[in-house]
Amino acid sequence: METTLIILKPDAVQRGLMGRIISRFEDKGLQVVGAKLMRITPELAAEHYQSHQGKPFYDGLVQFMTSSPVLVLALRGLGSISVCRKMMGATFGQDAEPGTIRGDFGLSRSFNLIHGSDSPEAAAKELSLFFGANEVLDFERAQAGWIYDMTGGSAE
Ligand code: IDP
Ligand code: MG
Repeated sequence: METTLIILKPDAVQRGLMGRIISRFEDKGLQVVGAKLMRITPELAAEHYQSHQGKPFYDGLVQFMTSSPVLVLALRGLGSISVCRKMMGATFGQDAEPGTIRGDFGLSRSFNLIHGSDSPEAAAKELSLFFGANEVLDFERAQAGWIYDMTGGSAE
């Protein structure tokens, strides 16, 4: 099982879209194993978006991400990193396909509702940045045996 870090950005929280976005992930079968409403500090934003430092949109991005609370989620499932990236859609709302979160809920290039880790390395780093060790939980879901084929002894 893979765990990925998702951030519902300030625009998603302010627009009251948290529930609808989380529902999409739950409907898909992903398990919410961590959740926290928080205000990102400039220091945390700088660490999280380190790879974008120096780009023209960087200052605006940090300003946006620290402007209002976000909801951070840890989502677990088979292939959760790429599954969530596909469900998010292309970076800019205008380009994102209908059916994706960015494609259905936004038009902006910078206010694009959601962040998702883009690799296992990024997920490991980002999960440890946003969650303490005991804030990501291991627990069995009652419906697990109907989300995955467990007849071979592991999730298929
Ligand atoms: P991603 O979020 O789809 O992985 P990245 O290229 O990693 O996209 O960019 C990180 C974030 O920076 C984007 O989600 C978006 O909020 C912002 N961003 C990226 N490119 C631009 C741009 O050209 N203008 C404004 N904001 C941008
Ligand atoms: Mg990215």
